[in-house]
Amino acid sequence: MGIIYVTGHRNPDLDSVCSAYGYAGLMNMQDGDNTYIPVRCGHLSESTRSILEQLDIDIPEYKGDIYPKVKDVMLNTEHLIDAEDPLTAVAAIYEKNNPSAIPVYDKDEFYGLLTVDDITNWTMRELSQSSKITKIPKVKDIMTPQEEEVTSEELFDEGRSILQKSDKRGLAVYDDDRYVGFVTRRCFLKSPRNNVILVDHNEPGQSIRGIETANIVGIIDHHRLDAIKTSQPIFICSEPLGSTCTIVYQQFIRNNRTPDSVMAKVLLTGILSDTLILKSPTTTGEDTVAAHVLASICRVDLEEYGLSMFSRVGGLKDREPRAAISADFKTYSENGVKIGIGQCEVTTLNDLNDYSTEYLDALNEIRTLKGLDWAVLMITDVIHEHSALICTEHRANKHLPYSPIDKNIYDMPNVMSRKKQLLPEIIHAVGDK
Ligand SMILES: [Mn+2]
Repeated sequence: MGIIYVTGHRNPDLDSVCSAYGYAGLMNMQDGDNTYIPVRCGHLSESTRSILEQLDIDIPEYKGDIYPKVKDVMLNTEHLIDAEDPLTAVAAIYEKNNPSAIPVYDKDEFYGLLTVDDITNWTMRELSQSSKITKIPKVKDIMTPQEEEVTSEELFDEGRSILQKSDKRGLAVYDDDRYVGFVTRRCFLKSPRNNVILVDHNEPGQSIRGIETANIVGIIDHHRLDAIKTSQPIFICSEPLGSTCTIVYQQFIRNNRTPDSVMAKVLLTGILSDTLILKSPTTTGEDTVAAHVLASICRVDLEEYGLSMFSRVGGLKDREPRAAISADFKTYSENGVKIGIGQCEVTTLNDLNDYSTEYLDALNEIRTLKGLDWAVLMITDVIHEHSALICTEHRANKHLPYSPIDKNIYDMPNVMSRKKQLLPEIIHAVGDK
């Protein structure tokens, strides 16, 4: 049985987390041979967490990277040898296979690793003193103490180098001071690859750290395609819909499954979040149909539920500006200009004046920190379908087709989508000389 992680992108928004949860749930029903684990590779914003908490699900756990670890290759055998056993007890184990190390227990506690070198060294020492071995020692009497150990979370490469540097054939593996297994040189012959399905993204730069060492076994997405080359044919479902959760819903239908009420609410949450309650121009007929079907399964009023979700997001003036901008910030490179575009949703733009300076300062800090040429923040009022744009100083500002409200702040009536409406204008503006 294999483990397949299902992860969204590094800024885990609702579509990303909900589609990972939903697709893993579907695949666990479809494929009994593998276990699909939904994870998130970034930290949740407060509002995203509070919306997920009312869904009655186990929120996908944080997984910072997908690099192979010592735990992926460590060995585990049952309790075979006791420290008090005579060395002859080891013979039976050697008849079966030729382990270079065997874990030894003292009653139920792990005692240490007996290595083939311990046995050889003892035998040689005995033979050098007399030509016959007369006395059989206890296992513990010939074991040499082990100074090095590794932890199960240690990176594969790091574990290999610790073992290479030690003069031992095997090392005990610990997890929080608890013995969990052991590794021998054989474990490190080939680096394993973790299996992963990418949802709501496909670009390696937006993915979980270490993605280049993993096997990508599937992609479910609604963004432009810029994926890593794979060595095997994989399942890809990429459609220009408003939300990845809509694609996941369609996968349920395609596999003759109906999401239950909890799952329906999870998928609905992702759809309403990404499509700004079906008002964003990225919304397609398929998103609308999916959202209505899901709302009827989980018995919620679509509009009411959507508004209750966005009301949890709260006003921008109560939030820490840098965190609020970083929660959904995407970088692009166009015409040699490095651009960052953040988006925040609000339920009113009336208080824009109260926080715009603070947010512009934070935007400038993020621009410097990320080495960008130009950073902008789109603040979208999801109720009135209206946005404002705060921009750091750049020559492209004067090419934007929006009317200025204040210095470096622009009014964008009816603009809701970063991808579909703002991004083309931004690309156009940096292209204009
Ligand atoms: Mn999405």
